[in-house]
This record gives sequence, structure tokens and C-alpha cells, in this order.
Amino acid sequence: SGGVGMLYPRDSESRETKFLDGIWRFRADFSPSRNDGFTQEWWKKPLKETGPVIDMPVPASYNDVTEDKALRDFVGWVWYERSFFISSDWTNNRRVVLRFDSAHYYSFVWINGVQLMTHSGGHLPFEGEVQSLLNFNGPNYVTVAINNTLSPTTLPPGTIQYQTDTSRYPAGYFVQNLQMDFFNYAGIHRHVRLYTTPLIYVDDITILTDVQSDKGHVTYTIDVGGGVPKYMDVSVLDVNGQVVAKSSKTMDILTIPSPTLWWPFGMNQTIGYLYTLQVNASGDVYRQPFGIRTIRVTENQFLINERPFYCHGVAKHEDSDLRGKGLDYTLITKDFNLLRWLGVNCIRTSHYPYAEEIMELADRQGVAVIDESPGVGITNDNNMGNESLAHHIEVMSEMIRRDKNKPSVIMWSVANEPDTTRLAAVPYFKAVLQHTKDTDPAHRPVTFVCDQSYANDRVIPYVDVVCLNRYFGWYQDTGHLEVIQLQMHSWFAGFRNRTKKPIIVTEYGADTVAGLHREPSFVFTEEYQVEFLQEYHQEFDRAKQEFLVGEMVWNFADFMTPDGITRVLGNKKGLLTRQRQPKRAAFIIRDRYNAFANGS
Ligand code: GCB
Repeated sequence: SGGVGMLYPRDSESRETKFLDGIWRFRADFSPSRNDGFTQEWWKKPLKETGPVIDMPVPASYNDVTEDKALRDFVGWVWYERSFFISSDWTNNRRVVLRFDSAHYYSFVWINGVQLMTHSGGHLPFEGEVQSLLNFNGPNYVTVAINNTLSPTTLPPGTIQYQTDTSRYPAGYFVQNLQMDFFNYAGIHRHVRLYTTPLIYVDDITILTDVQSDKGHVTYTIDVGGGVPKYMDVSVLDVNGQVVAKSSKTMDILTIPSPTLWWPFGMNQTIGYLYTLQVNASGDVYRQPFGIRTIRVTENQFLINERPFYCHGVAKHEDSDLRGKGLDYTLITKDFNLLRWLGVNCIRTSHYPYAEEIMELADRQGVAVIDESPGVGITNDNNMGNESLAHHIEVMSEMIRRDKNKPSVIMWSVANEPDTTRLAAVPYFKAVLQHTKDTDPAHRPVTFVCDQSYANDRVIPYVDVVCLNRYFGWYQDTGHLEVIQLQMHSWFAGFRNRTKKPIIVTEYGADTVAGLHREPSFVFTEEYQVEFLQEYHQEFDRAKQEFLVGEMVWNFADFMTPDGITRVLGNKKGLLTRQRQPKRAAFIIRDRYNAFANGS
């Protein structure tokens, strides 16, 4: 929209939303050139006038919706289109903004045949002003072309490999190689909506909080677009809607005596407490939730509100049957009920920013979040060049712009398991980490998730918290539970000798097929997963006396992966099945985490 902000669309006295979710018309471009849509200009007419179309739900990944394997595994351009009407009420002195909460990966958007915007990156919102392109006296149509091809400079990166031996491969054969262990679902994954604002509008809000001797300090800045507001009315409301502080300035510091702090689950009676910053800029009303809390990292501790926080966590995925990575309210609500059932106080958004609706549940339900970028699979020098760096920095800026006011976000993770043994990784990650720290107005801790050894990694010196993924007893010494404690112990010592920073184990886990049993245990059985986790817990219980500040199981639930000989219909390291039913290990984690939450 040309503005600086990316506020979540919220209705108010001055703002109205029209969702464009629903059934869209759809075509994948299977033409030999894979480019007919562009040469034939499919955006110039409603899609059904340029060829056959099928029905496609939005939001959803398109991959698992049809019976067509070629579409499930499609790489290239797909086209979405739908029509809509707008009432003439919307002509009256308003901006109308078209917003996509995410489309994977590269998108072109046209309104009534006119190009509106493009966006690169699959997990963050983009929007544009459309009032001058709309037809208020008849139908409108919106067309979206989306390409899911991943290249060495996309996040995540990927490569396409062509096979030209015609004795073995049919013409045009290629495979997409991905450095990542999850299915590359694609399509319009989150909401599409039109929303209005007045012509002078609240473009962005930045809120910082601090607590000193039982006083909460709320520092805010409001960016206004479209002109200079005639007046500004700002108030802080508590959960009951009572005004607890007020100002008439664009920037101010407000003091709240004895504030109710934002706490994660298990640390306090009150968890996830949210205030609202209510802004009225010349009649444009916007209500931004926020929490009052502090974060500080020491050599051995992660402090929230100056109290030691120990992360009892899981890593997740946006993944489910049929809808792939599509937003689904039933699924995300069920997931948060399961997080509470397990006693989880922290999640990592492995391996990309999640839907804002998920982040808002985390804010409200007191689940801390390690907010991870789509930087997964940065494993060679081609992924660490200038073009990659520029894009990575842009993605971090977009993430911070979207998530900066969320109290649940306690740390940024810029990448998962990059090859940080490379010389090129040093300038690359120094720049990304520094940019992230500087760009976040709250300067939250920054990290990346490391799977390299303490001897060979080169980037750990630049993080605030050391985050480690380890699979002793799984990928190494498969089946040998007896090595886990010792190897984990040496691993911790190796990192601690290098740098005195707190450590979180961000992944440990074993593939487990629900219903597979064997006593004594064997890999892939429910018994093995239980014993495997318990071996880690022994060492965690020792290390948390000193420097360990968190443990996170890989993974909350089973999830889909590409075809591969180590994956039987997906990665099975879930505590839950993909359908969210518990394996035996879920009860072990539930007992362990809830014992902590109950204070025992
Ligand atoms: C990892 C990756 C994660 C994989 C997991 C596994 O280290 O970060 O994306 O799914 O291991 O199960 O192999």
C-alpha cells in the first residue's frame, strides 16, 4: 500500500472487511512452455474464458484437493480467479485495500485485468490499494498467478534438476530438490480480504513495554498515512475495557501503575494478559492488542519479567490432511487445546512464520513463541550470496513489521540448520542477525537453530541464545538409547566451552508409527519414542540446573514430507498423529510439562 505498516485488518467504527475466501476458479499451467498464462495474458479476462477451470478452495494448499497426482506434485504457475461485488457505500472517501495473508511462493495479482502487485515469499502478508481499480456498478474480478518454484535465492532455497537422457527420462522430466523435510505445499494459504480505511488512516503502530518498580511503561509510536490527522486520541484499555492511560500525541510514554503483566503458561495465575492500545487518528479507529512484559538473557538464564523462564516446548508445522498449509480455525483451536493439554509453554514456528491468527492465539493463551523465518536449507554458498542476503533481510523486515507488537514473540530465529561451517556463512549470518536485532524496535534476542558441531560451526558467537537440534540414538547410533545421556552431556559441554550463553534444545525426536509396539523396544515403535525422550530428559534435568533454558520435542504432530526412502507418508516424529491423536509419548511429555506447570 506504499505505507510503512502491515497492521492486521480489524473492523472498527471506521473500518470494514469483506472476505474473499471461498471457492475460486483455478488452472495449473501444464502447457509445454509452462508459460501460456503469461504469453496468452490470462489475467485480461475471467479465467473460465481462457480455458478449462476447476474449483479450488481458499484458503488451502491446492496439492491434496484433487485426485490428480500431477497437480499434487506440480511445479510452476497456477492461476486463481474469482469475481466479487462491492457496494457503492465503499466509494465514499475511503481507501480500499486488497490483502493476501500469504500465497506460496511468488505471486502476481491483477484486479479487473490491471496488475496491482507482486510478492516474493510464501509466509507473510502483502497488500495494495485498489479503490481506483474497482467497479462499483457491476462485477469485479481478481486474478492471482502463483509460482511455487524454489531456487537457490528463495527462502527456503531449492533447485530444479533436469534429466535429458531420453532413453531413461521422458521429455521435459525434472525434479525439484529441496533441502527441507516438509512438503512444499502451495497456493493461497491464508485469508484474502478487502478492507476499508478512511483516507487519513493509522498506517502503523509500534509499542514497546518496560516494567520498573511496579510501574508499566508503554512507549508507542503511531504512523499515519494519507495526510496530517486533525487530532489524535490514544488510550490504553485493560481487559474489561477500562481506560488506564491516555494521550493525544503521536508518540508518547504512558505509565500504568501496578500493571498486570503478560506471562506464559505455568509462570503465574494470570497468563496471556493483553491490553489494547486504542488509537483514533482523525476518526480512523484501530485497536492494537499488546502485553506488558520484559525479556532479558544472561549467561545462564532466559528471563521473562525478571523471572527464569524454562521452555517446555514443541516445534510445530502448519500441516494437516486435505488442506496442507491452509489456515483452518478448527485445526488451530484444536492445536492450542492440545498444547495446553500437554502443558506446553513455548513453540517454535519451524520453519517459517505462521498465520497471524495462530500468533494471536499464542498471545492470548500465554504460549511463548520463537518466531522463525523461512530460512531453512541454507546449506551451500549459492544460498549465501548477495541476492539471497538481500532477500533474507527483506523477509526479516517483513516478519518484524508483522509481529513486533506480539508479546508471545520472545526471540527471532533467522534460520534452521544452515551450514555454518562455511566461511561464507559468517558475513551472511552476521548481517542477518544484526539486521534483525536492529530492526526490531524491542531488540529481542536473536538466534539461528544449529545442527553443526561446536567444533566446526562459525556463527554461534553472534547469537544471544544457543539453539541446538540433536538426534543421538536416532540418526546417529540408531537404536542405542544408552549413548544419549553421555553424548548429550559432551555436546552441551562443547558448546559451553566455546561460549557462555544459555542453551535451548530446539529439536530431539524419533520417528514413531502410531500403533507399532515392541517390547523390548525397537526403532519406530511407540515404546522406543518414550524411552528415547526419557533418556534426553535425564540429561536435561542435570543441565537445567546450570545453563539449559529449554527443551522442545520434534515434533508436535506427524507431518507430510516429499517422497523419500526414510519417510513413510511423512515425518512420524509427532507426539500426536497428523490427525492429532496421542501416541504413548504424548502422555510422558504431558506428565513432565504439567508437573512443572503445577510447580512441583
Ligand atoms: C531436523 C530438521 C527438521 C526435520 C527433522 C527430522 O533437524 O530441522 O526439519 O524434520 O530434523 O525429523 O529429520
